Amino acid sequence: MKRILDKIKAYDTIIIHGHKRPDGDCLGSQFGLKDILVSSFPNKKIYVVGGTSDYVSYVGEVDTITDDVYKGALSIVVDTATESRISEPRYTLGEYVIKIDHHIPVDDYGDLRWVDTNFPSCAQMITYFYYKFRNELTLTKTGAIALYTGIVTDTGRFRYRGVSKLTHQLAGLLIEKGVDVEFIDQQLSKETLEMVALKGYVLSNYEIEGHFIYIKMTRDVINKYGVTDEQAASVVNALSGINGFPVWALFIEYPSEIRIRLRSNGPVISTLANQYEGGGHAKASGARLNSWDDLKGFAEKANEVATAYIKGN
Ligand SMILES: [Mn+2]
Repeated sequence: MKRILDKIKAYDTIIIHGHKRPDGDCLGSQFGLKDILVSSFPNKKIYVVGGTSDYVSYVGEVDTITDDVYKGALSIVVDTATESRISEPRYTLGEYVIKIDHHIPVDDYGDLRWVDTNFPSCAQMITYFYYKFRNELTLTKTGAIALYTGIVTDTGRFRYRGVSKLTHQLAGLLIEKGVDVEFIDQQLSKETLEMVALKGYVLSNYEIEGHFIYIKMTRDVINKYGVTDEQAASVVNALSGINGFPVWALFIEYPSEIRIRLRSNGPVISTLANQYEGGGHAKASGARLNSWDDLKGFAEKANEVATAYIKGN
């Protein structure tokens, strides 16, 4: 962490990257870090690049920059384990690359890496970074809102394993900076009629392979319910916690691939995700299929993992 701070001090231009189809933790980490750097080093040029998300659009607006901005710049990539998933391929145009992440490492990209899977969110890492160097760094309410958003979204609002005393202490620090807990909860709890209808669809059209339960989110369904891809993918949680189904997933169809959101409340599923060009966390991973033809094989393997877990307990 000290080496990261030294690198930050050494560069005049810093460009903060995340992953494709960014979530609350990704954008929360990006904009939280941006706020720390902007307020601590007002003479530096700090940019956030990559995708956006309507869900957490209140955390900040991404910048559009030209190639020359990368000249002699420091690239920081947050919340991204896989090099090909980095939101902006130009990150390598920077002079030096730092990776800050809490996922199980897939690619060892970057010149300097801070990876710690004990953190339940990347935003908690950024908050911890601020806390550690609070004598030389500044964090405003804007950054605190972004970081708090990252912490609550990646922990399912403080419900998942990995949430610790430190998580709450750092969340408390952010509240001290002015975070309105109720405002953030309202932002994240906004529900549309389309989403309610889509959840109804998921709950009546799931499929089962032994102890594995899943939903196929085809383009037809997404179009019929009039939701964004991000919204469609988020309903994976509708299949969580069903007795007898410790592993569940949502398969979402894209033009050239099927992306999988794989979840578990027992067995480790990241190893299965690794076999399908994915990874992430022990109990929450992403992966991909080339086409629907590969679904059966994947479902059978997921069932093996789920069944082995049930038998072992
Ligand atoms: Mn994350």
